[in-house]
Amino acid sequence: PPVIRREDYRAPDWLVPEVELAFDLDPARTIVRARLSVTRNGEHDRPLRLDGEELELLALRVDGEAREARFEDGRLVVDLPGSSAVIETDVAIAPEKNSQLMGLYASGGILCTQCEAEGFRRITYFADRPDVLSRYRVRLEADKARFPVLLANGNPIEQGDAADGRHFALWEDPFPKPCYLFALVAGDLQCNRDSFTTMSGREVELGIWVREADLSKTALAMQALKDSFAWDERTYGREYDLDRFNIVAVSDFNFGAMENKGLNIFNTRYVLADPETATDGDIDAVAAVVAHEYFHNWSGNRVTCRDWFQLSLKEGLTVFRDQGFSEDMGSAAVQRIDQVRTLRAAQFPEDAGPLAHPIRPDSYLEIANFYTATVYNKGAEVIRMMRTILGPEAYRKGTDLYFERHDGQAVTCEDFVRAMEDASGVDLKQFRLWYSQAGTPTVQARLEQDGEGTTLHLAQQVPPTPGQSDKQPMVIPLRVALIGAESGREVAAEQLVLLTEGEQTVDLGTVGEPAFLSINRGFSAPVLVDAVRKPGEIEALAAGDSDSFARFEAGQELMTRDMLAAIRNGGAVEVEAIVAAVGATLRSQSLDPAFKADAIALPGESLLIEKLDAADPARVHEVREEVRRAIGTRLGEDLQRAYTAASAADPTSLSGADKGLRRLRAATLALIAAGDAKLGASLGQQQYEAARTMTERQSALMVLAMLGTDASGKALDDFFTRFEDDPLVIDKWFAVQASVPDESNLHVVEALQQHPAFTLANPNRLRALAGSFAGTPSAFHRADGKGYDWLAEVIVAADKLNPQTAARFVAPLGRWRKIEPGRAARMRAALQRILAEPGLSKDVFELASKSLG
Ligand code: B3K
Ligand code: ZN
Repeated sequence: PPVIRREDYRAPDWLVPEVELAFDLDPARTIVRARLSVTRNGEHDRPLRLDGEELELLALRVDGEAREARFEDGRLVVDLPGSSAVIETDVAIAPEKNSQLMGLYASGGILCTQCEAEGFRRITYFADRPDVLSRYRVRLEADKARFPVLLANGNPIEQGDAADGRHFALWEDPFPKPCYLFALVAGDLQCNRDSFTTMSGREVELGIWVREADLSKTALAMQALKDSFAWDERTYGREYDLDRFNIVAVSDFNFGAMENKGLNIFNTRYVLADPETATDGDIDAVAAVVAHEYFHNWSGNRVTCRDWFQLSLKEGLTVFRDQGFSEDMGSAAVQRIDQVRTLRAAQFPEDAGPLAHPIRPDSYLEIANFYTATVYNKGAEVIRMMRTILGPEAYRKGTDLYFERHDGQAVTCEDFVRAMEDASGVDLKQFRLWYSQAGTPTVQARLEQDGEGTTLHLAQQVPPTPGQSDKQPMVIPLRVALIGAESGREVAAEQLVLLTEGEQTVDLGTVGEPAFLSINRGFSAPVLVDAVRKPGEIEALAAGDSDSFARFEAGQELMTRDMLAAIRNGGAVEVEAIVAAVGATLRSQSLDPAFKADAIALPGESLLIEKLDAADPARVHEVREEVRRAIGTRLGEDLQRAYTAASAADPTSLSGADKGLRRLRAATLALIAAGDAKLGASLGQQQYEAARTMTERQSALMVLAMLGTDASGKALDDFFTRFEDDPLVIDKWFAVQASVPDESNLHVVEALQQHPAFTLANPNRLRALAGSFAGTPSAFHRADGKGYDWLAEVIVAADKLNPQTAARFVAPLGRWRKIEPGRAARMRAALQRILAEPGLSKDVFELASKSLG
């Protein structure tokens, strides 16, 4: 397949200012009639070229005259003499045969669309690129009994009955948009209705459309939606612009959700939630995704991307915006820890592996493969760094200027950075390297104290990544403070240090006592910090750094240090420091429970593997378990006291305090079970049986499943029967069992694959099984390689149905560089087997071939 390169960008030859679409909807055969008014863009004599995929062309007319179709490289080519024309096409498509879930497809009796990035070409012939913006008028016609609700972008204009028990609706979207934001929905749906009055006093009708049975699970999403409207007005001065805002939930969806103009389509997973069926984490995720998609109305829709290489323009910015929303709605400190956890778990390995790419990639085979943690989460970190460097006020001036200057346009990352510069007067020339250089920088830090004063020595290295061997020093904003070794107080107040050179020294003045270095506070830069530590320094920071993120971080550094030492030297783990730190955290009277839960959790096995060369995953597991056991036995009483205290959480409350207690309860139960399996099993069983919320029930079930006793089998059966009719909960049933960290768990996974409730066709179900299994290193990395073989087979089978989702499971096999030679060879063999498969999609081909590298 051809490589698409950023440097090859050319403005479109033809623009399409107006589009009229008429859909004769039928799951088996839908007819789409399109009327495009096209105008020549600039002086040239090139024909109009329209993308199309799996379309049956029934008719083509140019200015009303029938025309013979001509195709070149799969595109429909239309020669046009003048500067404008009207192109009409009639095509047929088969939504119910669409298993890729791109374009128009059927999900549980609902017809819906997904067009980003290149799905619109599966609906009709079109210039399927984000820099062609059109005004849409859309007529939907369908059987009235089967599809009583007909929705599209914008505002409803007209509706009525048609012949043969059919009916129609006409929608018009006044805002020009790229076709990736087109959407329609037809189905038997019920609506949770509400309204929001915007800051200029306009009344917006809000609707969340779901199957009737799910209506009771939409209240939390509706609240999040109204909070999002208000937050974006307050924080970014952004007001909503249409009379309607609709959200529709569907069960089959490749991603989390989609920001189609005025008609967001969501994976049910990010809409439906109540405390009995969704955990606190799920509920927070619903709010974050609702906010994210809503915020796209400005960062994505009003101002969109010129080409797909600019994806981080809208995604990095919108993730940063939804993070700000979550920080303001809950505890900012806990949110920040979660954000960094996600970045470390998903983005750092990507940046360190064969699929590393800059947040603005230079080339791709399949754009669907670039909806990555790098583009999204590192992209958000890059926006955050700009805000840190400019300060909040100048940053806000910058976003105001950006939205005003580019409203209605399709622009580039460069345009965003320029708006930031113009609004602030700050030169971001060197900072732009964050857009072009891949790889996670390492910052080395050493504090030097003598009679004269305190000097911080910094150095940075940006590692080579595929296609980028030589790197230049980046601008790295580091929030730094010094903590007195004796007083425990900040002896040098926090300041922002901009590391811009390969090596740099910073004078931190004189402090009256020996000091410890608190660096990259709040995770001000997405880097790895390698600091020279004094004896006792990291322990002291873990016990008392005044920045809560840095305090968490010091604890993680301490745990990582001692576990890595044991993994490397093959001996027993030196657990004293870890046990002391966890004990102090558990006993603290001042720390909040959510923070405690984060602070006592050990870094995951994947994170440890990333830090090793030629890791033996079995050894990593063994060491980590040894530490968990030591904490469980040595701190049994502290854990039980904390567990009992946390059990006081009000199950009906979703306050931060109660959520924090539940989080601590889950974390302590897991450690209790690690120290005393019998006690863990009995507490787990009690908690399971008495559970009033999914948060309590799921954490108990996970502990029981890990212990693998008779009680766990009973609980799993009960869980299945209890929630049989709720697919999102059945996903959890699969995920819990596929996450058991045991070398023999592949058997369980294979049995689950044969379970009648399993299907490769539903992305949530597939992620629950294959994603959970591949995300559990000690089970996935069986020494005999059978875990890899299983995943490879699943990828090949899923690829035949849904390439985009199948490709998401390739990355775990690409981590072979970090694994010991025996397993690494088996991982490579699995990748080779995938590549040998005839008829592989370009999605899977691109990732598997790059992973072999
Ligand atoms: N913009 C969508 C992306 C879906 C595309 C998947 N290939 C979701 C989001 O980031 O809001
Ligand atoms: Zn997004």
